[in-house]
Amino acid sequence: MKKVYFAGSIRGGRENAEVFKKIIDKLNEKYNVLTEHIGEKSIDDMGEQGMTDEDIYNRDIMWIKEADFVVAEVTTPSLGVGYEIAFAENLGKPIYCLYRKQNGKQLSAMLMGNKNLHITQYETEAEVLDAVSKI
Ligand code: 6K6
Repeated sequence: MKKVYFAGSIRGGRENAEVFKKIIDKLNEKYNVLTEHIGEKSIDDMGEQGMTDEDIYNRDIMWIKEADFVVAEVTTPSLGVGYEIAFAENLGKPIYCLYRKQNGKQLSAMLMGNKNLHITQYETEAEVLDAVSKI
C-alpha cells in the first residue's frame, strides 16, 4: 500500500482540524497515512505529550522521506506545513495541496505560483473529499 504524508497546521492554528480528520479518513481508504495524529481533535497546539520538538522534527522528516506523496491542507497558514512542502518538493515527491476559498484571503504566491504543486481550491467539504478521492 502506498504511503502518504498528510500535513496540516498545528501551531499555526487548529481551526480547520475537523476537515483534516475527514481528509485523513478518506485517504485511509486507499493509502497508509503516516501522520494520522494530525487529525486528532484532542490535540491542542501544545502537541503530543512526551515528545520533544526535536523528536517531532526528526520523526516527521523521516516520514516525508518514506512517503510516496504528500497531501497538505493549506487553508491555515503554517510554517511547519510550508517547510514540509518545500522539503518534500526537493525530494521530488508529488504534492497535493488543498485550500478552502475564503473571502478576502488568498493562498500564498509561493504555493500558487509553484507549478510543481497540484493545488485544489475548494468551498465545501463534499468538494474537498471528492478531490481527495481522485488523488
Ligand atoms: C502531535 C499531534 C499534534 O501535535 C503533535 C505534536 N506536534 C507535532 N507532531 C507531529 N507533527 C508535527 C507536530 N508539530 C508540527 N508538526 C508537523 O508540522 C506536522 O507534520 C504538520 O504538518 C506541521 C504543522 O506545523 P505547525 O508549524 O503548524 O505546527
